[in-house]
Amino acid sequence: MDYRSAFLSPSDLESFTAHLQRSQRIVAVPGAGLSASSGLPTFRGAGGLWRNYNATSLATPGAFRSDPGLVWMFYSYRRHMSLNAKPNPAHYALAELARRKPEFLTLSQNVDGLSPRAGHPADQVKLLHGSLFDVKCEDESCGYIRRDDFDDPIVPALAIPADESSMAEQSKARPDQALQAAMARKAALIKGLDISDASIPIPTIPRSSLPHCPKCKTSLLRPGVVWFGEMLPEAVLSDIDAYFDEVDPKPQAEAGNKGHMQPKKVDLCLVIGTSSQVYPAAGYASQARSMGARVAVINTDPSDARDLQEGDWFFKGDAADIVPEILKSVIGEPKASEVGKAG
Ligand code: BJW
Repeated sequence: MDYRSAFLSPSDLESFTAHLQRSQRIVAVPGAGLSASSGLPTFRGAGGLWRNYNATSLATPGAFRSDPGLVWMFYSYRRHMSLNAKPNPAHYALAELARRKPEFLTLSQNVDGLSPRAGHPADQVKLLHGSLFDVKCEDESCGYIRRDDFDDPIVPALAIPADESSMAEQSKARPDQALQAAMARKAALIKGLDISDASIPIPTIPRSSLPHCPKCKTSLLRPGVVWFGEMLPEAVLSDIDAYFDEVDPKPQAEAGNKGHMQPKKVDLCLVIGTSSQVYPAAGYASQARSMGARVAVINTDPSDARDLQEGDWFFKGDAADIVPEILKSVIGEPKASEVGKAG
């Protein structure tokens, strides 16, 4: 379906474009929908990662304490899928907007590493919920953390069971061609089994086979993501506070108002592919609005465009189509290498 022709009304696009071109301080709050076209499932709703598990059975410190093998298997699967996914045109478009607008800041809920891999300038994307590729000691007092660990699997016991049936099927189709068979095997291994489907049995992994902390040598390593009930990374929160608190002394000095420094106005907030249910991320659009921002929501599901107000824009459709299209007047056309989506 071509969402562009179906849902981008010319008048909305025109008014949005005019506002975007005037905007300097722009905040984006993307969620899992940004990466959906890269083939990564969202969390909630049909086809969501949590369809067979209660979210709190996987994404809390308590879940890790009670079944670290299950939780690690879930994250090993997510690391594997993310490593084999590619950034889509929306990731590239946001990265380009960051290069064109130095005061544009992305507050990403995503842990999949696709924005960094799209070349999004690191100081202009704050990873609210950490990264699948950071691992840290479960014992906070130990303090060990290792960033950018892309090993897949991180330990042999966490290899994703391969989808043997699809491997057999694909190699049967071209039995005479060794190369085809090898490629089919690789594709099946990359695919792996969908372990978020409860009908797929998950092997029980003994604690001794899970990754251990190389510093304290007693505790387990855990994924460096933010679970429910945990604080967001302190440095990330303080960078965001600093952004929202930044003052522009010039206009106030001009107005003879030196004593009362007001924070700089925010011009625009882009809420992209998120159900806006998880805080504090879900609160940033209101915060930006309270500082003068107009809000644009990009989502396939209108019911997830919460708290829309007069003067906001809602662009219904796939972020991978919509985001590059609505930013085009500032970022230009995407490069040929940036246009693919997952099949
Ligand atoms: C598309 C699309 C396409 C699909 N194109 N769109 C205030 C009020 C109430 C509660 C709280 C509060 N403040 C804090 C809390 C507690 C809690 C919370 O928010 N609970 C709520 C559930 C009510 N928050 C926390 O605990 C946070 N910590 C904290 O605040 O610390 C201080 C504190 C602690 C305790 C008490 C009080 C204060 C931490 C939150 C950590 C969230 N972690 C997770 C897991 C990360 C690791 C992992 O990835 O496994 O983060 S939960 C999960 O949800 C993940 C996501 O980042 C997050 C948001 O999900 P997202 O991205 O919105 O995905 P979906 O699936 O929900 O939505 C996808 C959307 O895309 C949908 O709208 C689709 O329609 C759309 N879509 N395809 C465009 N192609």
